[in-house]
Amino acid sequence: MEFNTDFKSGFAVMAGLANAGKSTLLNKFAGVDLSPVTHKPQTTRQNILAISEGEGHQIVFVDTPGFLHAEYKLQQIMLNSLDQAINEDADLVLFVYDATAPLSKHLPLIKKLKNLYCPILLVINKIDLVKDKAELDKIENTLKGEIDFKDVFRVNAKEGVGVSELEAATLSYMPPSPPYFPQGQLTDRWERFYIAEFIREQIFLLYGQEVPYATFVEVEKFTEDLGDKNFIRAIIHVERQSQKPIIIGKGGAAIAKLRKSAQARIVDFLQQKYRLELQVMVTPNWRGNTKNLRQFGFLD
Ligand SMILES: Nc1nc2c(ncn2[C@@H]2O[C@H](COP(=O)(O)OP(=O)(O)OP(=O)(O)O)[C@@H](O)[C@H]2O)c(=O)[nH]1
Ligand SMILES: [Mg+2]
Repeated sequence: MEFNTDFKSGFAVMAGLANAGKSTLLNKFAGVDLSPVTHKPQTTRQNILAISEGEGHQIVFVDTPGFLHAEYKLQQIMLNSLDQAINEDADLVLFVYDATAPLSKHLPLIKKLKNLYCPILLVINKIDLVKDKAELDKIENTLKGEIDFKDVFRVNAKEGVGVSELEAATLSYMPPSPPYFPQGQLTDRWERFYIAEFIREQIFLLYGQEVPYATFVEVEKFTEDLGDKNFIRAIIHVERQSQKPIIIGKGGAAIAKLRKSAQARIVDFLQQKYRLELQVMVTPNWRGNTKNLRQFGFLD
């Protein structure tokens, strides 16, 4: 099939530390809250695509798990997702730099990005939290000494400040190519994936430090076209028996709260009424178990 050689399309991959604001930025590009955002690091576990279209172009923005030191198998897979996206998929990398995190924490990631062949834009995020602007100049100058960036942007992803300028620059680095996805498509995954992600997002928001990391959400049933009777049944997998009562809470209070907020999030996204049912199941050590990780879609 012939294509209009003026058409531009490509992959713009976001890379950064956990909590840097990659998913926040992706959602701004998407125009909807597609990728879970929480105050906790390591919220994103799998690459998430947001397809942005305009006259004569299609940009595929890729959200990735935050760069981390991998300790268990799931984290290794998360790191591999980032590596694959920056090494194999990217036409452009957006290095989302958390202006509130120390430079020393960024060094291993800087080392990785230095070896890339594709163009890189430096995106200094959370500028609203840095009162002394000289501090931003210092960050910028230090980083420029490490990586040959094509350009530098200062943004506040949360409020969308500087995002349209960044998107325009991103477009200028997209190569001539036919679109990768059919017109009008927002992302590459099915609704079930996002339903599970939104439930997990609410778990990250509602529960304390450790338990959210031990959860995996599996959508077991998802009905459509039943009108008021539409329902979703999801299983929350935890790793240990002791985590089950934490998710459920006293008299079921915690899970009731979770059910309510997750249901609202899903209804808001799908723009249809759904009743959500949640169940908790112990799947011992699933984060380190290849069979479980395959079953949960983290491995092919
Ligand atoms: N003040 C401020 N907060 C921000 C900004 N961008 C993101 N945040 C907050 O930073 C936290 C982390 O944002 P995420 O978008 O989840 O970060 P991430 O890089 O996707 O993190 P991981 O998925 O863990 O790798 C959230 O609480 C966001 O609301 C910003 O520009 N300013
Ligand atoms: Mg994220």
